[in-house]
Amino acid sequence: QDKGLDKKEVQNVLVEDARTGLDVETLKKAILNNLFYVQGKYPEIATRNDYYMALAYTVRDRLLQRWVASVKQYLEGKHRIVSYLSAEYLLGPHLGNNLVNLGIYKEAEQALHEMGLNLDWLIEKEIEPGLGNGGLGRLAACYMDSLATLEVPAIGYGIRYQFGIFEQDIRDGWQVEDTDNWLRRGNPWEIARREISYDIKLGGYVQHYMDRDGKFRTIWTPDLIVKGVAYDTPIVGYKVNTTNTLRLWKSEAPNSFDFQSFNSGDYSNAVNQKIICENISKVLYPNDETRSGKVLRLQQQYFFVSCSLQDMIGIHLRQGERIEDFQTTFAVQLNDTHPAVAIAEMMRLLVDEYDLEWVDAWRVTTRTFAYTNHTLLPEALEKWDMELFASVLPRHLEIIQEINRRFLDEVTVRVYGDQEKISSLSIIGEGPRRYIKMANLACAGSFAINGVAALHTELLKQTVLKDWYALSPEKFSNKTNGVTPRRWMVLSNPKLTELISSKIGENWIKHLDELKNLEKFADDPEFLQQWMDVKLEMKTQLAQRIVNRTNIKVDPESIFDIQVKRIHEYKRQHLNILHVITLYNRIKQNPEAEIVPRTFVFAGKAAPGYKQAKLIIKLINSVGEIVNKDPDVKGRLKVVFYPNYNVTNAQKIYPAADLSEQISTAGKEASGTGNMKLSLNGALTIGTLDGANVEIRECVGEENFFLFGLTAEEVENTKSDGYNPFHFYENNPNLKLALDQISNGYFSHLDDTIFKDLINSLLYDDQFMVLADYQSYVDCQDQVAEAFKDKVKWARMSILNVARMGKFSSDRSIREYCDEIWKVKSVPVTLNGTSSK
Ligand code: GLS
Repeated sequence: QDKGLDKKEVQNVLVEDARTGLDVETLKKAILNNLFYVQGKYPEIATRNDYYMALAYTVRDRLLQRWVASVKQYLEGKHRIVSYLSAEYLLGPHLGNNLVNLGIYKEAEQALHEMGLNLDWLIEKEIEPGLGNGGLGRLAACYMDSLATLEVPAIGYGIRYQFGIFEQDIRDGWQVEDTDNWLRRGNPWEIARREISYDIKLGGYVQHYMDRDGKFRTIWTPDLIVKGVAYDTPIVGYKVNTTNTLRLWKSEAPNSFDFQSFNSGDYSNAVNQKIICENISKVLYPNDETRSGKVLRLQQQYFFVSCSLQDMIGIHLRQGERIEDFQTTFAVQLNDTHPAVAIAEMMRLLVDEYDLEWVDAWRVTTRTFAYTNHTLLPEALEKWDMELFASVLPRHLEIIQEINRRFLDEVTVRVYGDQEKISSLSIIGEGPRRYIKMANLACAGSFAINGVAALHTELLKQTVLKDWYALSPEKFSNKTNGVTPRRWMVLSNPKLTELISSKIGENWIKHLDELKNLEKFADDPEFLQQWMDVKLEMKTQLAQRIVNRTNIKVDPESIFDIQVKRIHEYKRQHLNILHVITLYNRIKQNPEAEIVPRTFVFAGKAAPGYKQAKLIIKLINSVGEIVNKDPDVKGRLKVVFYPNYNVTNAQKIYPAADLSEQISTAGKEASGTGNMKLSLNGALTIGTLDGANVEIRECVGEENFFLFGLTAEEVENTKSDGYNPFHFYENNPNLKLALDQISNGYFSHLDDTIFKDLINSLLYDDQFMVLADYQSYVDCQDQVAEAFKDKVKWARMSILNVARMGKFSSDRSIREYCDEIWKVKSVPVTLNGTSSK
């Protein structure tokens, strides 16, 4: 029919359709189209990776349409934008997640099926961007998903590391690290915005002078300038049009050749500069909860923060706003202290570059930033040696000193000269060497400070930030972490998702509280059976992966007892292994003893420089080697170390868990988020009263939670009373036996030296109270085994557990941040007249 469109318009409509249509036929055409015109291949010669790329570009087209609509809509009105500054984003693979959020997973599956392809194969081709270490980086990724899903205008800023978190391999039981070359096959999910770039100064010296108008001026002459180039990744919300931006900065040389050097024949010097500049975004520091104190790390932090602030100021000014009103356009969240140098950089930009008076600049700054603390561990609180800091950021040192001077002036009166309080609040630490306390800089420059679980926030107020709390209690609040149910249920556990939706509809995916409607099915025999069937199927699939990857055969009917997270002494993987040894000894002492079969699955990376953590990995593998093949065990116990724990592997492991190990020393785990994901996937938790475990237990009910161990308060009291771990060793024969076996080489081919450091640290120091909690843990594990014997009762507990996990959606966390800290509202994005799929 002639609808009166001219030729050009008709063409537009057709182009639009091919690149935006969501139906199976259009998707098929688009995939083939991209195979031709992006990959330059035709079906007969296309590889699986070619098809992955063709599908990825097909999905990307659909994202771009929503992205453009979002940007347009944000710029047309005046909306406050959330800016999330994070040195880490542990995104996980994009393809599956984007299909879920666009609501076209089934359609894509069908389209590929009709083309003789399989979606799972293509999904497995994607190399995940591992731009984070663990919980902190993954939280940032969940928050990006929730911000978009809640239709909140937001930009995530970070670093486009060329090499992300290392790949872990296990050789002879030891961790071996390999570089993560995640970009080796290209990255279809990002768009390089070469036109968006900023110059970043580093090092050099500062001069002050008075200009003709009598105004003090500052000139910072750097010894290096690097260029930050924007790489954007669209982040689409679940079944909404809102598509926000994750903008990651790549460092480059301002011009890749120093022609002067080149012309004079110094080729290596010319290339040198390029290398130095590119180094800044080259690699992610693989430390979780430890600081590294290296120059390059400070350069990374400053680099991404400065690019991001310059970018935000540009956006703000282009809207015709005054620089003094910056905080009306952006609410900037500091994800831990890694980006805290932003406070000094904001002051520098406002005072040195935009000519604001100090007090005006400080007003803008302190209305802009909010700070989230993610840990109480003292070794994670960032401190920079002042000389090192000055060598990288000479101007910022002056600014920090000025911030501190004014701040301490004010504080002195408030605390009535109390020297101890003044030095605890000071941003600059005194000692043989002076240093800068980044947490104090963050507190001084922010209007809000939050912890990440109720207990963590309370402990912050009582310990590390005590004096800050006394000074400004109104700044403090708690924002308990959450996880996105889109990636961690819909994508990773489609069978459970379908079962749940068959009973209560699909609303829970966006309103996780609605899971509570499952409670009424907890006694329905058919539902219980279906619930058990799904779990068994997930366990069978994981068993297959385990045998493929490690050659260890495990029994899907056994308890899948799972501890997956970074390896850290405070997380106490070694407590878990002491339990394994204890069960093993029971069998050896009485081969006929009744033992409920268990598969212990461990996974997690150790920081390459963290010796004890690497030793724990070796111990797990050594114990596994003996236990797994001892004929007396008769396969009733299996110990698996699943290598290279990352988002991809986590998605396969969580759905198969029966028991979730959350056994950190109370008071040490700020929140934990693996605890939430495992529980949401139907695992019951064995845990201490630590981090968000406390709130999980409150929600799921104490009868559905296996609690053991000292409380945070008891830990502190035990320590101040003079804790003697050796006493526990001497007085507990089972514990003594297990530790003796480790020391005397029972698990290490009679080598009695390997685990010496680990054992000595447990016997004579035991900072993390492993020995003090041992018996309580073993007793609690016995209750777990007893409970698991009644499969139906266990399934009932599992259902109730899931039904009561609604609070732990990152949507809830983000809503709290929006309402209580950022004061931002949602801005629904319309496309073809509607705002959602
Ligand atoms: C961490 C904490 O250790 C975790 O408990 C917390 O869940 C996470 C996100 O808030 O942040 N802090 C850190 O430095 N790494 C983490 O994973």
